[in-house]
Amino acid sequence: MATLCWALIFFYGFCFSNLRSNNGVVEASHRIFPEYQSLAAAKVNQLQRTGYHFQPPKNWINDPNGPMYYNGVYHLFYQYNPKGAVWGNIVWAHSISFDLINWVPLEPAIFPSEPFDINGCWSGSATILPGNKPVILYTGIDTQNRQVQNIAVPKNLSDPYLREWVKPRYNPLMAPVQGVNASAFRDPTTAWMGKDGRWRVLVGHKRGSRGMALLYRSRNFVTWTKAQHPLHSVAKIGMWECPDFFPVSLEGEDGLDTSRGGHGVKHVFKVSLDVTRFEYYTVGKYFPEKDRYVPDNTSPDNAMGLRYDYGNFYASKTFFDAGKKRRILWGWANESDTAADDIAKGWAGIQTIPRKLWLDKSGKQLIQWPIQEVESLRLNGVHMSKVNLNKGGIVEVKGISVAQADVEVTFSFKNLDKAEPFDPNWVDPQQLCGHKGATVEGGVGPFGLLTLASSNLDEYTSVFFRIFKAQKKHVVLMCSDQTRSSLRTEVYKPSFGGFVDVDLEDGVLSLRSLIDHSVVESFGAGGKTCITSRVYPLHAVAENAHLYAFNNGTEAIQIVKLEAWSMFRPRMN
Ligand code: DQQ
Repeated sequence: MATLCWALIFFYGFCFSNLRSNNGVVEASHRIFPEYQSLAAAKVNQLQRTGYHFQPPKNWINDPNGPMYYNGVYHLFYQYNPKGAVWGNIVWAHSISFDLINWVPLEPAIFPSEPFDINGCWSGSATILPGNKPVILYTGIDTQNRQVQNIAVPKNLSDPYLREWVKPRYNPLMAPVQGVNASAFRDPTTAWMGKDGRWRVLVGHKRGSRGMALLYRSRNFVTWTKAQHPLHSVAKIGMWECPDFFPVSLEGEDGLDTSRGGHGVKHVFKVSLDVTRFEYYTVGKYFPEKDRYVPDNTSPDNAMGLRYDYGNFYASKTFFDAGKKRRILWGWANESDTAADDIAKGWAGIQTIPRKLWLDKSGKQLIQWPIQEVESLRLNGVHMSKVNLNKGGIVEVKGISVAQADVEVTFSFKNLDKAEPFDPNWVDPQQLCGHKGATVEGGVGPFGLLTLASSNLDEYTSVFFRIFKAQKKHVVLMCSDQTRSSLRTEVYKPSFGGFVDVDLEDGVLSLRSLIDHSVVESFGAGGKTCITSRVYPLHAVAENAHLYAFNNGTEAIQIVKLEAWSMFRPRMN
């Protein structure tokens, strides 16, 4: 068979061995994509490629799919075009890792092969069933171009990497019937089991312009019945893609299995908004008897809601890492240059650094922090402390490779008397960041970092805070400003922003930025507000990139402590 495959690859460019067993399953055809096999040899422009973010050697990637931890191995599947650097021909690419940092690419796990997915294998999630049996639920685009939900199971559970996946004949599990719009029915979640022994799963949907998370129930994971009511829905918000629903503990940072409920637990519900291409989440209460979810009144349940990330971050998905008892978040950061650039580069899209996520002590929001394993990539480091930055002050961080770096800094200020007044009409932080950039003088702030900066400062991506005085409290704004990130005019250069709900009593604010050539992933106030920017400097590249800390506010700021490390390039292929 192997010889025949190689002969086929030689003559036709692919091998398609459609093996079928007679035990009721259709085996996922073992299609070898020659492009995928020859990735190492690909000649692509490496200038803006990331060094330690997850990225295959070439081609388009989008949503992280079905991440899971199984028998000591982390699996990452993701939407992948084996044939080019734009969206299309989507398969589930598959990589495995022992530390979420170094990755081994495998052949695609799921790809179009059957009537129920012949036109596409779109996003979905993994669930580990009793008996330690992983399964994947994913959206297939069927022969009639309808979105349907399918199941795939490992062909051989004794393969430690679960390389091959098979698609049972009883697919699809869920079809768009009973008035469900067949082009707005996708992205099944990880399933959870209720006390009644029934499995539940959500599917993203819209009815008219009402975003919905349809609920399906099953006793055997084969026959699924649509519940009369969605778990949750919101009017006038458009299609809900990639819903995610999981429990968080009221105490501590440990994650919980998706089926956990009961005392001491709250739930998080996240959706990706197809219309605006950003996500929001609410923290709330799940009523299992009624299968209803009610967001807390501290979580706005609309497009102005809390976001995991206020920048370039979409189609995210969490999973429970049973090995380290934590919940981990993956998100996709698209390019923000042009499609023509992507084709020229030969690649598009990265996954952000996996983040551990847990409920803040206030119970009102989540905290996110890069998984601890990323620190194993830190090479030589530099350290600064007690550096004063008066108005207009700027200090360079030297001695490391700042184009691929991890920077942690704590700023302090003596008092907040000089804070600018806050106008209550400023409800959109991104708009506010657009008005009040890093060069616009303030009272307390702007202060922060100029990352990927050129030596004459005609290019930089600034990540900074600005503190305002509102009627009853102070308001902290965090911005990741791409407007001056590149001299190139044709790339998308917004100034992203989010408010930071932080206690300023200690007079300090911290910032961590993971800088990686074309990405700056930042965590404000210990992970309360996160912003990812994709940037494409012309000059501030590789050894020509610089890193500075700055203050453009009238209140003097001190760098209490700054630590920065060059980052090692882990194994990706
Ligand atoms: N991407 C997938 C869909 C999903 C969208 C297709 C979100 O399943 O809704 O590649 O980015």
